[in-house]
Amino acid sequence: MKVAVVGATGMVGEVMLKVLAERNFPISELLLVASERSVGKKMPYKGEEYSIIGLADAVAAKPHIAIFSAGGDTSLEWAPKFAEAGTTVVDNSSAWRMDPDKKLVVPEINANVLTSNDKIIANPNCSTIQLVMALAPLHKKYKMRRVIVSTYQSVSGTGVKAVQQLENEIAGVSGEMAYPYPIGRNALPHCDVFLENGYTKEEMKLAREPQKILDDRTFSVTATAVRIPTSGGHSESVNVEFHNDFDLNEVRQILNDTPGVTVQDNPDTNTYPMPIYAHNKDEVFVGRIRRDETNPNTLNMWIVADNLRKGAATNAVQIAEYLVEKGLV
Ligand code: A2P
Ligand code: 11C
Repeated sequence: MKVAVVGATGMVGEVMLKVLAERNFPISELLLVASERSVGKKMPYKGEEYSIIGLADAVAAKPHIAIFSAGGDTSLEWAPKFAEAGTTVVDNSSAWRMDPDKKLVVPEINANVLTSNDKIIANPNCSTIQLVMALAPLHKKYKMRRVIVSTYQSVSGTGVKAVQQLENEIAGVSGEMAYPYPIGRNALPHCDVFLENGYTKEEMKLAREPQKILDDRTFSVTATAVRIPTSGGHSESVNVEFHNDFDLNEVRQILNDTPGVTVQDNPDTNTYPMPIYAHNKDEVFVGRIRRDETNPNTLNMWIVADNLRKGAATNAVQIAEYLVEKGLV
């Protein structure tokens, strides 16, 4: 496969290269693409040096697959140009996710919706991916009515500037601010921009994307998204009301049997998921599984995953792998 990684110099782009190499993605030619600022710079892949090229050159090279993580504006402008050239785009930005003509895919859940006609495929938001990975198998069995999620999101989700802000604050040096407030020793109930309804865009991604991925609008999700001073992964406190009752051991069994999900749940040994241990892993970790004693058929759990891996790069690479395996590119 001739593969382009658009946004190769970015935080997610670098993890994409790592994941492509680790999973031995079948690459015959690799195009590393970034902004004009980076053209000509060198980046390594599997021990070889590659020169960064610009978007126009990458479109002209007609790759089979282009994995984008270069921001929504770049995707809006350039993904259609790649698609016209015959390239299948897997896009990690929020640009196309809710477009009714584009598929929004978590491979373990709905890869089967993909066809060779899908030329722009959307990768869901990081906090959505880890949420639906745990919800999908439970929804299948017990049917969800309503989900209440509060997130505790890593600064790596914002980008390099935010990671640097936290490091500067820890080191006690001044520098550029990615957030309107300090993030060290703080919690900001503010991920992405505020919308007219008083929610943030991140909260609305959590409300809408799960319905599209599960192809079901009969359940609802309400979210509060919070940025905290961690860097290895996002955490989520999740309350799920089902139509049907459940058995807690069966819930643990279902989650444990779900590919890509690992249960870490034993109060006796202080076993529960945490972002520093989810860092650099592809699995979605679930723990603190317990009954909500205040409401019938309702479950509480805690979900953690590396937002740059399963939340972004790994999920996008898995989509690309599926396309190759099924001969859709
Ligand atoms: P560059 O490094 O040349 O700016 P992050 O999300 O970590 O900020 O990374 C964004 C990625 O998207 C980087 O690789 C960045 O390249 C790339 N990028 C940003 N704007 C553009 C653009 N207009 N055209 C192509 N790539 C872009
Ligand atoms: C965050 N979820 O952690 C964001 C990062 O819609 O793809 C990714 C933004 C997006 O703030």
